[in-house]
Amino acid sequence: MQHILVTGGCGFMGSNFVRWVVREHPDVRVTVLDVLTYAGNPANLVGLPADRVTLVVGDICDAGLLGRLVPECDAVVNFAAETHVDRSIADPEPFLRANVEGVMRLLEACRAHDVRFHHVSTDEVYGDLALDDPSRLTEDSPYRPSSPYSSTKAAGDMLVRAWVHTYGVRATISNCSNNYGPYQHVEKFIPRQITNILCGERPKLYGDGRNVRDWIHVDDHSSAVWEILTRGRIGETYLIGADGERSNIDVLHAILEAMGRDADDFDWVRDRPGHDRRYAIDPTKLRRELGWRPQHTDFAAGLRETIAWYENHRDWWEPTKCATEEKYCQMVQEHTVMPRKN
Ligand code: NAD
Ligand code: TDX
Repeated sequence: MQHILVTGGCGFMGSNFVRWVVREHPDVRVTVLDVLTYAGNPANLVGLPADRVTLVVGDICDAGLLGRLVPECDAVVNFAAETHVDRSIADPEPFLRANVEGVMRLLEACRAHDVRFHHVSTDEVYGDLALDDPSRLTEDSPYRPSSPYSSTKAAGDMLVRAWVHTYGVRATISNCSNNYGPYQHVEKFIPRQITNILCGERPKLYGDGRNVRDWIHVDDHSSAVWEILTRGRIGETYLIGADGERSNIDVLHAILEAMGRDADDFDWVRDRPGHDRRYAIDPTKLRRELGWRPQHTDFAAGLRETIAWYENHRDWWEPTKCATEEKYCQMVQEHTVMPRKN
């Protein structure tokens, strides 16, 4: 791998991946293709060497553009997507375009030029597990997506499988659990609560707060994607997770404690419609086959570093904070504050 095309490289995970590659693999050049939706920010790439990272502003649905960019690189790593579940509930249409049509266009370009493709997907395609279910998701779990977001991601995954099977495209898929770390948009759970506190607003917890997410540091996601890209078996799916199951209320309490607030200094708000109860990843295949291990296994330490990053980068998130909170007010699950439970 000397030159890779990273789509969605101005978003949270894509930009962290570009930074990780630049740091860990000095011989690799990166072209970022990003259409710069509300979630894409060129500032996420600031400070990276111009001779190794080039930003092209454009759409993964633009076949002509892909026809020029794809043959110039050794591999495409697709992070580009519409990614926020709440937005998908309020307005599903953009999700169809980016997460389904976009994947098809990328597959067609990789097929035409015989270029290696890695598709970044989510654990949400497998639907949720019950809180008392002892099992975790594996590569063999059935697809059971439940939100407009996860159903479009599932459709994208199916296209990748079909293009491998039918046309012999050299592709792999990874399905990861919830990432946290720097450069995550303030609409997502952890940054929303941290920045609410920094703005003097109370954090907002959906439903009963017992929903469980399986947290992984974004640098561990980057290292896993690199292993799959360079050593994974073509046609295979790998689940990425770091044994990080935590309830939302536990994560919120950890944030409040780390930021010196009382444990009950937050609002319970109306639940997300169709809110998935629990995700949990069994990463055995990735560990056994590729020997991958997460490095950031201390969640409290990772959370403190993430809080410090948001404290020290107000200029990065403040310009989008008000619009994000206004968007929450307009969305389906508008955040009515519920009677206190704590
Ligand atoms: P993000 O919303 O922060 O970034 C998405 C990026 O894609 C943005 O820069 C946006 O401008 C770009 N984009 C959107 N549509 C595009 C298009 N048509 N053409 C070109 N660029 C486009 O997302 P993220 O959290 O970094 O997620 C990246 C990928 O990882 C997504 O595929 C998501 O489904 C997957 N994923 C995310 C998580 C998580 O916890 N955030 C977990 C598992 C999987
Ligand atoms: O204000 C909030 N309060 C709250 O209780 C927000 C924004 C979220 N939540 C809850 C909902 C979820 O149970 O926190 C949990 C995490 O919410 P999100 O950050 O919206 O993430 P999630 O819905 O789990 O989806 C994320 O992980 C999988 C990413 O956004 C997806 O892109 C990824 O595929």
